[in-house]
This record gives sequence, C-alpha cells and structure tokens, in this order.
Amino acid sequence: MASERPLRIGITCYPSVGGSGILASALGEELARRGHEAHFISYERPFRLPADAPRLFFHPVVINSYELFKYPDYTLPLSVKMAEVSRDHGLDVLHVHYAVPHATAAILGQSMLPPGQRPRVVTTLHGTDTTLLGRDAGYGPAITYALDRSDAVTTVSAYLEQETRQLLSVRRPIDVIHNFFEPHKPRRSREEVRRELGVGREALLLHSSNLRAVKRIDLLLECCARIRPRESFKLLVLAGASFAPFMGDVRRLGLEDRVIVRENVTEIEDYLQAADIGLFTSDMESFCLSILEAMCFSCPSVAAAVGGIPEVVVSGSSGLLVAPGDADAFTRAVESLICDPARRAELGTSARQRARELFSADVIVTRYEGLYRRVCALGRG
Ligand code: GMT
Repeated sequence: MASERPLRIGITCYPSVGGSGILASALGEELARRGHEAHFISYERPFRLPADAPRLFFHPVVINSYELFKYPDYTLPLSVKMAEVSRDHGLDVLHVHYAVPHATAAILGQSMLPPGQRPRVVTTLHGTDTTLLGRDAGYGPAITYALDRSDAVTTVSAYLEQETRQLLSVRRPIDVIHNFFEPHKPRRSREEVRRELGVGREALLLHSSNLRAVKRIDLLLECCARIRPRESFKLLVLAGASFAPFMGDVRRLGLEDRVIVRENVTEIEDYLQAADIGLFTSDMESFCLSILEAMCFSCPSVAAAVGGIPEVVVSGSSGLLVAPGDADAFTRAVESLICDPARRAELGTSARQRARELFSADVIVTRYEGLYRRVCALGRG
C-alpha cells in the first residue's frame, strides 16, 4: 500500500452460500488484512465472513413487513442503509457483488447524499445477473442503467464481459478481474478427514455447489453411476443447500454406498485437501469458484468446457474439460484419472501452480485495490 492512505470500502453481496457472496467475503477479509476497512451491508452476515477480524464490520439491513405490500421490498431499505453507512463511516467506495438489486440500490444510495459525501460505485457482475436476469425484460434495462451509472464495472471472466456487452448493449469499459481463492490452513490432516468420510484407497471425487438446476446434479449422479469399477471411487458432495431432494436419484442409481454428503460446511479446506478429483457438471458457469478452490489443493477437475471455465482450467494441463451435458465424456474422463494417479498428480501440480500464478489474493486483490484508487481519483462527484 506504500504511503497511500487506507481505504474505506462498503461491500454488498448475497450472504448465503454462493460463489458471489463467498468471493465478496474473501475480498473483504483480504482488504481488512491489508489495512483497509471493509463494511459489509446486507440482510444477514455473510456465510464465510470471520466474526472477529479487525477492520471488518457488518451493518444489517432491516426489512419490515407491511400488510400493504404483496412482495417485501429490499432495494429501498438497502439503498438507505448504503447511504447511511457511507455518510457515517466516510466510505470511499461501495463495491456491490451481483447487480440485482445491489447496483441499483448503490446508485440510489449514492444519489441520496450531498456531492461531497458520495462514495464511488463499483459493480461486479458474477453470472446470472447478466446471463439470466439480463435477458429478462423486467430487469435488463434497470441493470443496464445501473451499469452505465457505476464508476467502474468488473466481470469475473472475459466470457462474462462479452455476454454483458451483447445481452445488455453495454459500451462502457469493463475490467475483467477473475476470482481468487486464498485457502486457510486445514484444521485436520488429510488422513483424519478421509477416515471421517470412510474413504480408504478409493479415489475421492469432490463436487461442491449450491445444487441449483444449472449445476446438473442429475448428470453428476448419472456419471457416477456409470463409473467402473464402481468400488474405485466415492463422491463427496459439499452441499450449500439441502441434498434431500436428490436422495431419490441416489437410491434409484444404487449409489447409497458411494455418495457422502456434507451440508453447509464452513471449514471447506479440510475436505478440499482430502479430495482427488473435482467433478463439475454445470451447464453454465461464468467462472466456477469451486474448481479454483480444488485447484489450490492440487485437485484437478473434470468439468464442462462452457462459459468462463476454460479461463480457469486449461484442458489436458490443469484439468480435463469435456462437452457440456455429455455423460459418456464425463465418465470416461473421470475413469481415466481414477486409474492413473500419476497423471492426476501431474495435473494437480499444474492446477495448483496456475491457481497461485493467476488467481491468488496477491494478484487479484491488488487489482481491486488499483481499481478503487482509480475511481477514487475521480473525486466524489
Ligand atoms: O450467477 C449466479 O448464478 C450466482 C453466483 C453465485 O453467487 O454463486 O454464481 C456465479 O458467480 C460465481 C462467483 O463469481 C461464479 O464462480 C459462478 O460461475 C457464477 N455462476 C454462474 O455463472 C451460473
């Protein structure tokens, strides 16, 4: 940071389990570690945000319910809280993760303040805020407006930048700043965790996600049911939501003794270090933070060559990418790694190296800091 003064950054994200909230929490944690203040503004404390770190603050948004409204409104109380925290703590920047409704609330909150007190607004697009909501006529124009009014816009992959330009007709500059992951030290040893999971010499496959439809859990289980020999692996699902709706499929496919589920795990590193192969069957991902988390523990993934995933994994070098939805191709790729530990280790080593070189906090948080300095140099409007 040299002699530059520390910054005061407001961060808004979805606090529940999901890549955008996890990334935002990690960013706040890193900024605080570097001497800045990070003020989280959301309806709940973000899932992975440490409770007692210096310079990390949480400001809850209170939403009252009124009989009058059929649908509760979050955008207005959020914008008022953003203005309040900006004023009371002299925020330099409001950095919002996921455009809807956070970017709109930030623009509104900013304009509630007198010019000398207005923070700069940075909007980071994470995925479906462009690829799903951007196509919705009820949201698209509001997103485009908020992006135009933001002081800077970032996307988590070059793929998402292109999609944003096309779908939302955005012409303004967009900074591509990939996601990062900075693993904490595992609390238990790999052997201890594998013992807890009941995994011996089998290859441990890992899938972690919030289980939404786009993650294709049906395909994940289908592929596992096809793997031969079936005793050669176990699948660990780190679920950010209840796995109960998928237990019928697990039974139908005869996978009861192959699938291990852990829900809402906070010490993810313990499990990441225990895994041998990541398996990600999503039909679409703008980045796929879970793949990066596995890479940091030398665990190569088999995933679909879609969206921003090829920016994270170089197929044949730091993992294996196959055509989306192709159960046969997924199964063959996983089998090839199960029966070849040396190849697995080779891919794992280069996955870890790639993660360190391109997607570490050192590289990525430094880019965010540079961006904050750049927008701050624009003055306070
Ligand atoms: O856009 C979403 O679906 C939500 C979001 C989330 O909060 O999980 O996921 C997106 O953001 C992540 C963090 O940047 C990316 O790793 C995910 O690939 C991306 N999801 C999709 O594009 C479907």
